[in-house]
Amino acid sequence: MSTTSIPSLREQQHPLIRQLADSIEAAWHQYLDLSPYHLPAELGYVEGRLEGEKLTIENRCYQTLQFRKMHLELAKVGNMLDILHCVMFPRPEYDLPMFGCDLVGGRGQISAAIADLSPVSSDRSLPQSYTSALQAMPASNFSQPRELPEWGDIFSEFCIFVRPNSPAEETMFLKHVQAFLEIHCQNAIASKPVSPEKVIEVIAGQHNYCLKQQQNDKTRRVLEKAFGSEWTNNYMTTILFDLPN
Ligand code: BLA
Repeated sequence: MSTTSIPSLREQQHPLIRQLADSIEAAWHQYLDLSPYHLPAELGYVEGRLEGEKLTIENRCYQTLQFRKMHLELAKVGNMLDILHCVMFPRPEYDLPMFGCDLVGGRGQISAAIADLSPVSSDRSLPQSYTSALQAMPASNFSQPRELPEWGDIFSEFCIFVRPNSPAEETMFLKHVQAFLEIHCQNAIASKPVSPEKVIEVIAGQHNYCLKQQQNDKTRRVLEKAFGSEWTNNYMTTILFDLPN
C-alpha cells in the first residue's frame, strides 16, 4: 500500500481527532483489501487562509471491491479549528449504508462529534444484519447530545451527534465509532452484489445523502472564507460528496 504523504497534520490535531483518524485507518487496513484512490493531485493537500490563519487540508483516499471511495480528511485552521471528516461510499452494486463521521473542535474542545451508518434504501431502513448488530451494541450515554440540522433526516436512528465533555466521553465516542466500523467492514466483506433494480434504488439513496450533505452551511462557510465560493462548490460536489454514477 503506498502512502503518499507523511501524516504531518495528524500530530498537530486534537487528541480525539488523532486517535479516531488512526483507528479508522487501522480498521480499513485490518478488514479490507485497499487499493489507492487517486484524487486530483492539486486536491490531495491544500492550503488557504481564513481570517489570517492558515487553513490546511490533508486527504487520504482508498477504494476496495465494495467501496468506490473511502475518504479520510483532516483539516486545520491555525490554532482555531481542527476537523476530521470521513465518508465511505459503497459501490451501488452493494446494498450497504453510508458510514460518515465528522469531528469539529477548537482550542482543546470538540464541539461536534457525529458518526452514523446512514441508510440508502427507499424506505430509509438499514439492512437487517446492520439493525441487529447495532441494536446489540451497548448504549452510549453522553451528557450533551446535539440537535441535528434540518437536512439531517438522512441519518439513522443509531446516529450519535454530541459534544463530548470529558475525556471519558471522548473515549466513549471513539469506542462507539470503532464498533460502527467493525460492524460495517464485516458486513461489507460478506455482502453480495444486488439486482439491477436494487442498484437503481441504492444510487437514488446515495444521491439524496450527498445532496443533503452539500447543504451543510457550516462546512461551506469555513471553506468559502478560505478558498472562495467557486472552489468550495467544486470541492463539496467532487471531493466531499460526489454523486455515484
Ligand atoms: C458541523 N462542520 C460542522 C461545523 C463545522 C464543520 C465548522 C460546525 C461545528 C459546530 O456546530 O460545533 C466544518 N466539516 C467542516 C469542514 C469540513 C467538514 C470545513 O467535514 C471539511 C472537510 N459533516 C460531514 C459528515 C457528516 C457531517 C460526513 O462532513 C456526518 C456524517 C455532519 N457536521 C455535520 C453536522 C454538523 C456539522 C450534522 C452540524 C451542522 C449544524 O448544526 O447545522
